[in-house]
Amino acid sequence: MLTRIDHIGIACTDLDATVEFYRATYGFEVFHTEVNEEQGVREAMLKINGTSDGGASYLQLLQPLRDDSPVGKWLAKNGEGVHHIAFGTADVDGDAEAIRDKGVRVLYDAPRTGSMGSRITFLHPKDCHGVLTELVTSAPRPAEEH
Ligand code: V0V
Ligand code: CO
Repeated sequence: MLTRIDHIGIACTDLDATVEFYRATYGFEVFHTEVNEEQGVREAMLKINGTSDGGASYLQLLQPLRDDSPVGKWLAKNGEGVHHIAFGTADVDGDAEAIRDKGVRVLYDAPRTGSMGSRITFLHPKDCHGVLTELVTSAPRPAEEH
């Protein structure tokens, strides 16, 4: 069951400048940064609020590592902006299977590694009314980090 918004993924061309915008404008601090080679991104997670199911809600700022990555291609076409939404679930495997059975294309056969050790998969935007949609199961982890 999808129980929360895990994050909103925002594509940017300059991660440091975008992080600074969110800090200076709203007071959001960086909770975690990471490079995900497989996904072709350098990312910063800004924690918005905690939730009761082991996950939380974040903004995920994404700068592409390569022009031919998903975020790189999207930026070249659209410029900076909202790239995807991610729903949190305790069971990404089961929820992805159930959604695939409804005829929506799930992009991966098995979930892959996402931010902070989470397990993630994506639904094709053309099957989701134009919205690239991610499903996330958070890794069990300590509540605070930097
Ligand atoms: C592409 N399209 C999108 C889109 N990306 N529509 C809405 N939102 C997006 N983000 C549209 C695009 O405009 C085209 O429409 C069509 O889909 C095909 O796009 P394309 O440019 O030809 O690109 P493809 O087909 O090579 O790749 C599109 C997909 C790709 C969605 C398959 O971006 C992908 O695999 N995404 C999943 C992985 C990902 O996004 N990773 C980065 C975040 P027209 O022109 O044909 O109408 S990593 C992350 O979130 C992590 C690590 C985490 O959360 O932990
Ligand atoms: Co994401």
